[in-house]
Amino acid sequence: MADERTAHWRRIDDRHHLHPFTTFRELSAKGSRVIVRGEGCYVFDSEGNRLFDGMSGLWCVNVGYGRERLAKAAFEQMTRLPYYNTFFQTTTPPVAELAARLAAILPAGLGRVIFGNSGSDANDTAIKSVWYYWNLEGRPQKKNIIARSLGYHGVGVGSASLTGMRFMHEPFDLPLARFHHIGNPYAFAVGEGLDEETFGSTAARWLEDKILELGADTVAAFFAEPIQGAGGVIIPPASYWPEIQRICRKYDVLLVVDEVICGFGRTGNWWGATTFAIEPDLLVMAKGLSSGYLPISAVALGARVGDAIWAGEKEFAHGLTYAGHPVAAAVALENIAIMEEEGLETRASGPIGRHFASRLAQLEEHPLVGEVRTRGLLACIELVEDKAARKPYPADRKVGLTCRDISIDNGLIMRAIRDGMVLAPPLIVTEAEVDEIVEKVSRTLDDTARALGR
Ligand code: PXG
Repeated sequence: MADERTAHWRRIDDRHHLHPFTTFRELSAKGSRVIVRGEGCYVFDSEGNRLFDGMSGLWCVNVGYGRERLAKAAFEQMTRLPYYNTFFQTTTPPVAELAARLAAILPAGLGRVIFGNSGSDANDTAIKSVWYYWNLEGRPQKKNIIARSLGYHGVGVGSASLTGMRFMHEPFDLPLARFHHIGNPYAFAVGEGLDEETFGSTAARWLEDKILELGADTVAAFFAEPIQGAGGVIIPPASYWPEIQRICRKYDVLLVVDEVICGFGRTGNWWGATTFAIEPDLLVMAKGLSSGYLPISAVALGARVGDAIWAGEKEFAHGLTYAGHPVAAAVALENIAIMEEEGLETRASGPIGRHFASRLAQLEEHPLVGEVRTRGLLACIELVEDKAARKPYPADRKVGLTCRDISIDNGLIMRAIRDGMVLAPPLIVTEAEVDEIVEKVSRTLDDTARALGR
């Protein structure tokens, strides 16, 4: 029996709150878990359970919970100036300073930013910037946008059209016209028979095929995450990105990297683009920009698109009330300062990242595990019915969800994506905490195997 407060919160939540991505009747029968507090890598629920947050909230609390410096930065800015806008030729100090700070840490050439409030609106801003750019260039026919299956770019009408997930399209009559999808470099699922590197360049050439099919003079941009996150931590072979870059250059297609998950140290550098030596024309960020402490996002523009938009004679008729929110900007600045002081931007590519990879790799021995993929502090453990054949369970057995629930009961929050168990712990995770994760995953795999009657 839940205590009285918990029962109360569950009741009002059930009655009045429609959650994201939820089957409401199912949640209603179970009741929400109520999270009340966070500290370091842990969150606590209203019933007193202490859970290791293996997902950093939703891939965002990179500096961990309970950072008083971020609370103080918000308090100070809120007391001084809680809000002013950046329309009508005004700015505020934290916003101007954050733009310059980002320009200093962004990949070379990305020198201007447009602020927003979420990854979804930032992707919509990127789409509109790309279309606006080709109109400015006098090439209005260049409007098609190519993205990938299992790419996740958000839920706006444009950003959901970029997203490559059928279950997010069909109920909403999406994608819009002009949005096209190609296959992704998911070697574990579709790369059978080819060695990794051959598969990587083959998958990249699907972009070339699509550009040629649509006509290069109609294609505006290619949008992709350096590593696909919500699609299942799909890490491309080394041959993939150089080939994508070559194809974009050859056909004059703008390259937009969505760094909403990969940015801010997740792959071991400030940017996934650095990890994979990508030179994007535009770069989209959110989540780790404030470590999730407040909503803020941004689109960074390289010289080509940024200078053209800057020099446009007409007004750039786009912007959000809270774009460049001074409190969110102050928190983002302090978050970047913390990351630099503690070396968090590269921590995932150092000893802790290696420890994470090597400890998790040991789980490949487990009879339920088909593959373990890691890069930086991102991982996916693929559960399979038949290890030798890498054959997944039928989707209706919901093995991933079973494993996720068992994991939470064991004190570890993992995210199930199909039957891939995903981890993206805070970048402050210690070696002892990695060992704790692995111990809990290991126990969870045994319990899951038992629940499946194996
Ligand atoms: N791009 C990427 C790469 C993302 O991962 C977005 C854009 C959209 O951001 P907003 O702030 O609008 O949510 C995301 C968000 C999941 C999950 O199920 C992942 C995200 C959001 C919600 C759930 O893993 N990523």
